[in-house]
Amino acid sequence: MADEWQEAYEFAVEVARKAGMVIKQEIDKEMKVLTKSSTVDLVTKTDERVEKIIIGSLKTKFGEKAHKFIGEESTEKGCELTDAPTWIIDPVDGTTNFVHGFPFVAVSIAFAVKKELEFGVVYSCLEDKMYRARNGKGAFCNDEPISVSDVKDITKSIIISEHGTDRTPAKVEKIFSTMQKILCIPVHGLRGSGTAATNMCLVATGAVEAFFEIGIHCWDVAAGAVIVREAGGIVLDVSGGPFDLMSRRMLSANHEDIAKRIIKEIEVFEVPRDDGVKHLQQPSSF
Ligand code: LIP
Repeated sequence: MADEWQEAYEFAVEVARKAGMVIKQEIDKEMKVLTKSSTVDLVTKTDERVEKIIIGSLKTKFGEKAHKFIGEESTEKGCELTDAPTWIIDPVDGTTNFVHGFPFVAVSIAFAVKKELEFGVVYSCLEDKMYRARNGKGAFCNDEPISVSDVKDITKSIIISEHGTDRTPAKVEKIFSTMQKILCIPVHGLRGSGTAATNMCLVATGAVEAFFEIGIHCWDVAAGAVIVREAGGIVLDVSGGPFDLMSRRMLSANHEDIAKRIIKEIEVFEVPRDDGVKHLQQPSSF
């Protein structure tokens, strides 16, 4: 049977690379910075321009109506993931980094069919690292196979957590209290690149053992979820339940031992879902 999504997978890599070239051209130029959900949730004309290039290329290739699109900069309010073939796009993941010239900015493109993630592409464009993965076909960085770390002892791990763009004191307190508890397990270190997609690729390459965050969006993590899983890792809800792409909560890890130990320390707080549906607690898989 013809593999109907292989062409889309290969095309997504081409489009991600083209989008990354635009980011690289623009990062050193003067730019107008606007804000979204808070004074520190930044957006630039490049975010919007790159998303238009990506979606325009995909519509030209696959038709205006055949596929659906969920893009960070074209999603006003809640977004719904349907059974239709759907592209889930973050044109500039790490916008704050982009504005400041901090060298971690990624293009993240994922593709879902019947609500199942089929493939993901993350182009860390300033590093020129093209991460990609397709269900059942492995994960790669610049066409070299990648796999998660084999460390199971959390005291020998590096963990990534991000503080996000919400500055509500009660949430910030939970975020840093969680970080403090994890740091003092102890772990070897806490890190964060400032882009969820890149953080997940760092889990997939074994550079770190886990990355978790509450407050990310579906477009930040959809592609990285496929890449982590195909690299041999796991992607869960921060409570240990099944990963829910629209929940804005995610824990990716190399192994369940690491995931279980982190889950014990996470102080969970509520955030509105991407699809606007009330968060239903799922049973933990541990
Ligand atoms: C970013 C995420 C990151 C989060 C930042 C921001 P953006 O996405 O990738 O994990 O901590 O607050 O949301 O907004 O740069 O596309």
